[in-house]
Amino acid sequence: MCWSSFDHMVSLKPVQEVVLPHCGETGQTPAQALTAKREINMAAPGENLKIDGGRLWDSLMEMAKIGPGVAGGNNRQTVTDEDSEGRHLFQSWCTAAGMTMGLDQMGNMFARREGTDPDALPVYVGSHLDTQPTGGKYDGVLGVLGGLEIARTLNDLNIQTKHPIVVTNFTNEEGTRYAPAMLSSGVFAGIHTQDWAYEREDAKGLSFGSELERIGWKGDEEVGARKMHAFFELHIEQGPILEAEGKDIGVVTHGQGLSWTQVTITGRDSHTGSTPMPMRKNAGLGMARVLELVDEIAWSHKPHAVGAAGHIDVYPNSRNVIPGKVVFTIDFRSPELTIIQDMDARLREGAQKICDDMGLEVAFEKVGGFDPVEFDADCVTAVRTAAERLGYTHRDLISGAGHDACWINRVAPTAMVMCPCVDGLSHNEAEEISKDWAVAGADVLLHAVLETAEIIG
Ligand code: HGY
Ligand code: MN
Ligand code: MN
Repeated sequence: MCWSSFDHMVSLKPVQEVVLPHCGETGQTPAQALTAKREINMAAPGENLKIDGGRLWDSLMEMAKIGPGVAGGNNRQTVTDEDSEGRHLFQSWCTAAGMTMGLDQMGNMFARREGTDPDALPVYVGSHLDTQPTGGKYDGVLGVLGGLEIARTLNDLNIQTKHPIVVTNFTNEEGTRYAPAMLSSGVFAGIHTQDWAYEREDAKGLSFGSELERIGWKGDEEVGARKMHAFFELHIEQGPILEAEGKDIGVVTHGQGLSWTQVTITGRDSHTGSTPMPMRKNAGLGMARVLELVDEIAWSHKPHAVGAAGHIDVYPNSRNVIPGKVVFTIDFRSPELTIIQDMDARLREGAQKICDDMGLEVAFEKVGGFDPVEFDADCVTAVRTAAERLGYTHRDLISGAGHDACWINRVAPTAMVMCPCVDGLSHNEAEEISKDWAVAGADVLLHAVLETAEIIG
């Protein structure tokens, strides 16, 4: 990876403030005058190159109006009409910033700001605009709009880079309407086939491919044909560490691994009143005992492993019918693959015994997951030196959540920048960050991207 240094980077004040002395006054050519002006302005390289925090914050609040939740957050689920509306807004902003938009067959959006070398592989920067059903305003969105803010800032300062910069929105990162999470970055990285992704069905039986087509965001580009010089993703931490330690920036060195196992337990529907206890085949009770086991398994690998079930469907879900069937998904995570494998194995063995003892049937299906991720050392260093150069406090971090960067790391040098979030809360409408945290994250993203895209002038 050839990395430019910031040494050649001049720290320009916004162009409108740079008033050049007229040649008549100094007898210099405009270029000499500019160089002289730059020398006067030369602070520590890049020290004062920052994004426009007010504009970033306004854009976040504008996007948050699309697909509002019921408690101040967002419900802008993937390939819904709300998702489409958010895409149109993002596209309009990119067009206004002079960028050209590419769209691939998974609906991934690529807004390109030209570099001086059209043949140089672009530096990609982005995340996702889709949200959980009770999501926050910043999960994913901060990374996409932080990337847009980089383009806007470079336009303001009339700064050119050697490598083009491409701001990216990956479709269906959340995996809530259509499992698995990070579906489209997974197709981009060659993890899933596009056909398999198109066949994913939501709770109403609508396929991902048909819904992507219906909202009009299925592009022509082959997924994954684009090659990247590097990829950076800015994201809220979605955990408590940075806020608790008073750190501005998380330098993400790794991402913990994830395993989603869908469990189906089958008993027998029967009357909750007239069925004697010994005759019951209560799938709901079986699930309850399995969930207790999941908690026990995760605790056995404390402090880092985690486990729970977020998706639970009970059938027939009637107040006076003993559930004859339950379908639920166990989400195990750990920074260590062997621990994830141990947890999965103990789940299957333990759940099988619970169900055998209760006369219930049980089936398991792996519906998502990825191994722990180590991000690219050079990209991680670019993030860390950017935070140091800008004077932001920082610490290395393992990401607890999955991100598109976890898959893109398979096909390009990748790293992440994280900012704190209030009480570490996310996937909750009360998700909150401060404007300062958003700005610090975007400033570091700007410098890390410029470090790899190479400023030409
Ligand atoms: O599941 C995750 O970690 C991410 O929020 N999709
Ligand atoms: Mn996210
Ligand atoms: Mn999320």
